Amino acid sequence: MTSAFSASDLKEFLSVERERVEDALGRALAQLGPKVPDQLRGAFQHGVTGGGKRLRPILCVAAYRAAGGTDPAIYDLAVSLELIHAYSLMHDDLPCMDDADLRRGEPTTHRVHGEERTTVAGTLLIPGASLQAYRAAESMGIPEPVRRDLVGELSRASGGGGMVGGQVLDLLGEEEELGAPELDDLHRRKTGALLRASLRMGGIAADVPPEGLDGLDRYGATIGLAFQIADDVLDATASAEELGKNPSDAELGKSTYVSLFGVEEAGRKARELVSAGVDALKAGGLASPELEALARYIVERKR
Ligand code: GRG
Repeated sequence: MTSAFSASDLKEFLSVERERVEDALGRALAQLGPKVPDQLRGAFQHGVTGGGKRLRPILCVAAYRAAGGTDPAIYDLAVSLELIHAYSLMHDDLPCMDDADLRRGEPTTHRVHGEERTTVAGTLLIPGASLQAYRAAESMGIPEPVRRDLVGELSRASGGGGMVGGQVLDLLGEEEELGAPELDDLHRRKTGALLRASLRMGGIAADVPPEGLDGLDRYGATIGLAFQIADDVLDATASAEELGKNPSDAELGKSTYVSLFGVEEAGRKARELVSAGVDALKAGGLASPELEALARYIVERKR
């Protein structure tokens, strides 16, 4: 796949976009913060501002621009996705789930602020994210029915048919050998649904025509799976220092794309999915150098 973005363009693009996302997250926390009890503020802050690639909001903004959107307030809408992502990581690291000590190279939220506060602060982020999406869409002048669609996209992707449902399948599937169709289904929900919603929400906010939304949807679904395959390859091949967390798939006996196909074949599949995603985008009439570069980054990233 060729792209109009060089490696240094991509680095610069990601750094500029991350800064804008961090600013919007700061605004979101300031709005949601006054209603948060003082004892929870530390855990709330730690979970949301603890770094990360900020990929979901960056994809949402890129989709919005690809569909012709120009309002800078899109960042305030896009961070609703990051609030859901932040809560999912806070809860996923808890002792009753992955029991992780390290995330993004730092101690996990419950290791610093305790399990109770992390559980409650994470839970607060769920309605907080919906409110954030609704208010941001309102401030962008997006009509009421479309505002409801946007919150619906976020809720559906986070719920039983999406991220939470995928997490349940993951917990039930530990120590079981899953085949490729079961693994695809699990990851389409657990990781893919929120990534896909990132693209859809960007498109919907820009009032993209149906064929454009279909292109964003198919791009989102394919890069969502490619993202997970890349994650499995990194878990099998990178050190804890490189990853910023302890690799855990082999230790937990999890079925992964690497345990099913091996590192080489898994990598090839991820690259194939990326090309298919970019083709889908073009078929929907949305050639976007930013989204092409992001698709490439998703499989070439080092953490
Ligand atoms: C109560 C069953 C139940 C579920 C609660 C915990 C939870 C909800 C969901 C977990 C979902 C989960 C952990 C999905 C994994 C997503 C993933 C691949 C995370 C890593 O994403 P990156 O690489 O992280 O974008 P950064 O650090 O860059 O933000």
